[in-house]
Amino acid sequence: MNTADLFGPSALERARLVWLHNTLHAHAHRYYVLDEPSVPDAEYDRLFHELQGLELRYPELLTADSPTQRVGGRALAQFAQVRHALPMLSIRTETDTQGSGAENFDARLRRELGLTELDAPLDYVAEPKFDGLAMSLRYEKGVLVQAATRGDGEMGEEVTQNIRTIGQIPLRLPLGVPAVLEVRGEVYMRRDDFETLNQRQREKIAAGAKGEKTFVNPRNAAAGAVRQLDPAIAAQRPLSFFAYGLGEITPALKGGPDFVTHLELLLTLKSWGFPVSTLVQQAHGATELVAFYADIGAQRDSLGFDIDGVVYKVNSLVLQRRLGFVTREPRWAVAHKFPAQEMQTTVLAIDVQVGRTGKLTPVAKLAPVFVGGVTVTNATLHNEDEARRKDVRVGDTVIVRRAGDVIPEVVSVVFPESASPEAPPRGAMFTMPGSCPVCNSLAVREEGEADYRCTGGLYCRAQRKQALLHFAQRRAVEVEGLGDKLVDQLVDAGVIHTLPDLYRLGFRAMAEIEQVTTDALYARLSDTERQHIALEQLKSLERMAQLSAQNIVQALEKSKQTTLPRFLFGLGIRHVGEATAKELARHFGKLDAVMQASEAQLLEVADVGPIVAKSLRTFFDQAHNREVVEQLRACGLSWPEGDPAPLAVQPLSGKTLVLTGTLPSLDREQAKARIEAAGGKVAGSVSKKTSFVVAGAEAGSKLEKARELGVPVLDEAELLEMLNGRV
Ligand code: D41
Repeated sequence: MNTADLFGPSALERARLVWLHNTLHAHAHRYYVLDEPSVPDAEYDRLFHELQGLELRYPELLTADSPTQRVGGRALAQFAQVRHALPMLSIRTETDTQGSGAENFDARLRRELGLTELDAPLDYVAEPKFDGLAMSLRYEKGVLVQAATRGDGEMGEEVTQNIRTIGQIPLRLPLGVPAVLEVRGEVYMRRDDFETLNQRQREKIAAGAKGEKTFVNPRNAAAGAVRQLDPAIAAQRPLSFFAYGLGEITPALKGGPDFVTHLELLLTLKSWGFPVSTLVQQAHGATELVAFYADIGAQRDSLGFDIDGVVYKVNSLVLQRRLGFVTREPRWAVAHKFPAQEMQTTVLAIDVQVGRTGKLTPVAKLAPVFVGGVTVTNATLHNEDEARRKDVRVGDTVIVRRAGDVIPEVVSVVFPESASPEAPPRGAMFTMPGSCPVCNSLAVREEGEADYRCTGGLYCRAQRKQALLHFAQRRAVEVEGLGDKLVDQLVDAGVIHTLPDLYRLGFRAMAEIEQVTTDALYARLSDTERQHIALEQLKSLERMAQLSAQNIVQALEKSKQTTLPRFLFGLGIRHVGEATAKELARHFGKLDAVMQASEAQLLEVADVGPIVAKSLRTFFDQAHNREVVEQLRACGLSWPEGDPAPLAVQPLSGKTLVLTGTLPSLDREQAKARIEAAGGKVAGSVSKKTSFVVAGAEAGSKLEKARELGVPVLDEAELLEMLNGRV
């Protein structure tokens, strides 16, 4: 004990305690009641532990209303309270994000079981730890009768109506299941569903809808959906489920399914129709647990959903019983966490970045922070509206989220209640500059668009740089070694003005001296002479070694043999991605045919809709773009050309589709046009003859009718797949 402790808490410590109480209560309210957390979990945990530390040191400070005395989520008043037949346990967490987290767990269990080094490795099941909310599903005589949140583990909220809307949860189980069966698992929202939901919310807000908000992360969106009072709204929030355990089961295992391991339990749940994660694995001993942690950690970003760690469970149910519990935590399981995907940091500045197509993106420059396994110093604010809606300002403390392959983003400002009282007044609200920060050209925001764009085109150095990087990337024409540093140097030094200059390095300076055009100069020189000039030009750049210069010259030569799809994609025509470029190349066979195609002809291509067709026409109608293509060809870029191969069979011929609700990107007319172009028909009402119903947001009775009649329902993504002839 510290000598100071004998005298009790100081005034400063008392004040800190009051502040911690208030702050943690406020955070907990926003987290549990509003589903709108104000700080990252990691920050909440830090403050919570600080309070626990104070209370441990000065027991006289511990009061019944302390935030530390409330375990888990408090049940909400709006929903009926239900007592869990068997308490829902919580799970011990191991925050050490090294392999030692798994090793410690294994060593502890071996000690508790009295095993020595001579005994065999323990048998485990390793599961991903879904970042959602725990749910208990009660089935009586095979029928779902109740779904309840975990609450405090003893009492939860009855949310059966909302849970019934989750397609993955069986409402009825096969014959022969135990008369009473409680299945426990995690309700979560997939990342794509989360993005779609937030996009829809943003559109509603933009359209002036009151009381709508966006969600900070998939978990909060899932929690919000589960606790949505209106089941019709809950039904529009696509949720998923994953089963990981059991509650009450009667008759007990005897006479019922006789599993003796956790793995058998999971397989049985699967056979009854519950989703069980395919990532679950059996593991022997600490080594395999460590390997699982690393393996799942490596996959984390590419999974379709958030996980915050993995869970290890002793496989043998006999051993589980022997190990038992400490308070509410089983000794036989542990959650091994990954680095947090949300952290807080401060905004040092808000810059505006210029993209390849001139799009201006506000980017928050941050004090470096470790999020989701990497150090982040930049986070996107998407566009002006988003930056203003979130009201992010220089100096603010913000939550940064990095999950999946997406760019880190600022999700929200840490609300002022938790800001220190000495905090200086906030900076000014963000406004988009009226002109491009790089080239000073006018920045415009077109009607109905969220983004401002620089109107400088290739006059804008930022756009030029991005265009070059896009052209030279691996998926396009691929010039190995041409990274952003070199592009910066080449453009800033005036060596490259246009795309073809990439293949005429050093020619601008020389043409100027000789008073000829670069085209004329190029035509006059031999390949060896051209490469020599390029090499000298590269070597004249700062920090450019002889060898790297040679490598670049070689990479440029190599890139000249390309393919039509790579070349088309590399041109950076708006809305023409890799897939579209491939379709264009397949359909037309030759570049000239693509360049000359009318909008109507372009619309015949599988991947091409009105927006893409227009964009292609606009691009090739501009003389300077056609000139770029000609010059690149003159520089020796070539690719095999083929014969046109329009689609033989139309993917939707003979099919009748019905549209309902609002689709995320196509409007009604566009969807109709695309379906008809693919040989399909669009009808106004659903009948047995309907082939498919395409449903978007706020789909109503037509969707219900489709379900009644068993007509397959597609979302927009699936429709697009079909239009492309991929299904
Ligand atoms: O994926 C999860 N979030 C997950 C949660 C999981 N894979 N397994 C879990 N296992 C348990 C025990 C060991 C108690 C059956 C859990 C949870 N519990 C849990 N989730 C929330 C509180 C407890």
